[in-house]
Amino acid sequence: EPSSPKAPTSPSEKCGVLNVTKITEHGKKVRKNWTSSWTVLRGSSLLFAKSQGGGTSWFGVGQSKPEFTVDLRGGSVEWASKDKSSKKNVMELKTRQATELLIQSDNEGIINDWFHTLQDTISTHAWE
Ligand code: I3S
Repeated sequence: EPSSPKAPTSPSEKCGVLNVTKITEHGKKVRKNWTSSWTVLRGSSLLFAKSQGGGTSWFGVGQSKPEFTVDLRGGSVEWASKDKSSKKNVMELKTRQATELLIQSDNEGIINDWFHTLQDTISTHAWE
């Protein structure tokens, strides 16, 4: 007997290159510094590492050093309003620690994918 279809679940691991900047750290406004970051979702943690070797190259991934990690539990994600950035495809991630990040990709498919994955991850871990 074929097994019944399972409801889609958000991946616990996802990675890729995204453009990222903090705009607020622990409630304090900080200066934007857009950086191309190797971004890794692992459970409810989102880790950013400096992207080496440029762009989407896999070379050097092992050597990337993690820059910072955010805890998605209790956070929120929404599409950024126009006044947050002149760039397209920008989402705003707010953490419970009052750190705010802008996350962007010129590729609409990639950013939509991340948006939904982050939303799913946040709801999955909502009660932890
Ligand atoms: O929100 P802002 O201040 O217009 O952000 C822009 C600036 O941070 C700018 O750098 P400096 O003003 O520090 O030199 C950046 O180069 C831009 O990328 C920022 O704006 P966008 O619209 O790209 O997020």
